[in-house]
Amino acid sequence: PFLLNVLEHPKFLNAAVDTRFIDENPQLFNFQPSQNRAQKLLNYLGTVLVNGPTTPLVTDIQPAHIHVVPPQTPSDNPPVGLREVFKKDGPEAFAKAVRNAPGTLLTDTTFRDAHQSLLATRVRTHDLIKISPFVAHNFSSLYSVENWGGATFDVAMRFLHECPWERLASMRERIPNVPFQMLLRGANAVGYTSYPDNVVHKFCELAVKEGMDVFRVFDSLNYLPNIHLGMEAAGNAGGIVEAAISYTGDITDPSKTKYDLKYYLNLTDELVKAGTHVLCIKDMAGLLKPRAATLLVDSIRQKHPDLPIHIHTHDTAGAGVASMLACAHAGADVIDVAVDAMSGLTSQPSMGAFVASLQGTDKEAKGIDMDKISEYSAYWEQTRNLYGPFESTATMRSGNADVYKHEIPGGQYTNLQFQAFSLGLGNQFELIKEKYCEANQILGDLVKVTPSSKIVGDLAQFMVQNKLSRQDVEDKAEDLSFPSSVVDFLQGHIGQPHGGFPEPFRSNVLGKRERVDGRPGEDLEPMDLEKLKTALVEKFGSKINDNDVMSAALYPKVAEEFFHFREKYGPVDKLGTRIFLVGPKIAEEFEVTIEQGKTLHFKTLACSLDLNPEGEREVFFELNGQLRSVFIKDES
Ligand code: 3PY
Ligand code: ZN
Repeated sequence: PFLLNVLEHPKFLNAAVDTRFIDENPQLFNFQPSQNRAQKLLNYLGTVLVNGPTTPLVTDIQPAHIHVVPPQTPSDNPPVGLREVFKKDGPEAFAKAVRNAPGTLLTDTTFRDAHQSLLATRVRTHDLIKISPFVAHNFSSLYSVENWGGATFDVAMRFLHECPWERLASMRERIPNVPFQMLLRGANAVGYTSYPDNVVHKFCELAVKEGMDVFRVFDSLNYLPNIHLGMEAAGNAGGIVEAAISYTGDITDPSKTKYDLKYYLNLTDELVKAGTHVLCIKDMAGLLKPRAATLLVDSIRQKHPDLPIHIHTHDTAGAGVASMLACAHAGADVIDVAVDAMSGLTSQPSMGAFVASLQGTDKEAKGIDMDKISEYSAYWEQTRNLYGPFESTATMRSGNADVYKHEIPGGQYTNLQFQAFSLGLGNQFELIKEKYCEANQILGDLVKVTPSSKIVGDLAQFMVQNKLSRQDVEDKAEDLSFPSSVVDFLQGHIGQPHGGFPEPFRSNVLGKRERVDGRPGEDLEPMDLEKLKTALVEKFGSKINDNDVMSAALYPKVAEEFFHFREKYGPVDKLGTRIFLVGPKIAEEFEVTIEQGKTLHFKTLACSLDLNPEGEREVFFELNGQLRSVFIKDES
């Protein structure tokens, strides 16, 4: 274990010791030579060269060997944006400014949902901050840049070995003028389960401190008590509250009665009553066709003339731009788009196509220049080649309108498709989609978005694996051993679905198991974050900060693994993406800027062919002109 020396031990730092403490803790005088960051990076590079990627590659496509240069930006301050209104006059004034803004405002989702949907959330801080100054200078009239939350928090630590909080802070440093927006899963924060209320509150506080502004708050069942908790946490933290209705079904189809227009209007009323600053219609699967879009937005607009309305969709079927045009013309204030090169398919509709389509109408997107969109897109077109290993287009070649039938959300669609293809069964995906529909019906026709979508997906996979029909599942409910997510849902652990749980299916599955009736997090004891901090400082030293504590509160195992990784390998987020993923080529020279003004020059020289008696290979580098080597255990 990592033993703390006297300079790191919390008891010393707090002066809470007597001299016996020294006798009882001889390790206090073990001063391990602290490895510097350069040495840690050499360890990392050596490890990747000897043992392969630390972030498993998902497809056979290799990251391109290119160096992407972002377009030039002036060095002066970027133009003032809507963030100034918010920071000066607060969220209500911000909402008013949004409602009064002429034309259509845009949110750019390129930094979050676009790559969550197309590249398995793998885009790294390195590539985000390279283009950030360009965004600040050329897209200052955006409503927001969506750049945090959803799956990014987990994936940053788990797969990219970088700190999500540092990502947020470094984007903020480079984009001071445009509001930042995140996706908050209500009582689940940025996780998949309910957390104690104090965790959600503290999370939002820290997020605002690092520069977050707009919190899009949703619940995967549209369960109001869960949404309310997220709204309260975001609002108390001083954020802009954007409560979301998750859209499912089809309000223009008279045969679909469960989620009809009245249902959405009621939800809107509730969210307005709860004080949302902005209303979001979150169409996570891309089901909102143009006619439904017009009907829904127009109906809300009539009822709530002063309410800013923000629309989010996915382009899975290919109708995204058409639907968003319908929303804008029906009175929506803000539309989510992704830059062209990161748009389409399960991502958001294209910024360029949407902006061009609005030109010459009274809904024009003011201050957004088509040429700048092209420059921005060119950066992403090239950068995307670095992420070839995570491309969902490895399996997804086109849009698919069968989403209107199965209602699989954008992010999940590519996941399920990839899993099916990797099993090598061509028709497997068709079967999974069919079972997804059946699973949804068995569970009572749910709103499907993280985590409820995963529950439906788990049941669908279970049905495929065990060759079960809907009839089989319902008939044998008492005897089947269901995925735990399905049982949890039926117990009420993620909240209450609209229209109640399916009976007798629920009772048959649960038998005597406990059931939760209200908000699942209500009965959770507050988490002792101070105690958690003490434990983490003891393990990892005094550099553990409140952000780290929150990471560990949300993802205990993932965060601790990340802290160990960081300790061992240093600031790997500063490496270029290809080198981070697959390591440098032999004889390759490259630079890494580990902080402003501190750039390291690396050259990879060789890797020993023979193992030493410890089973290690020696990897040789030149670091700033000096010969260095590291010994790496060969794990193969
Ligand atoms: C998420 O929760 O990550 C989503 O993107 C839901 O749409
Ligand atoms: Zn989305």
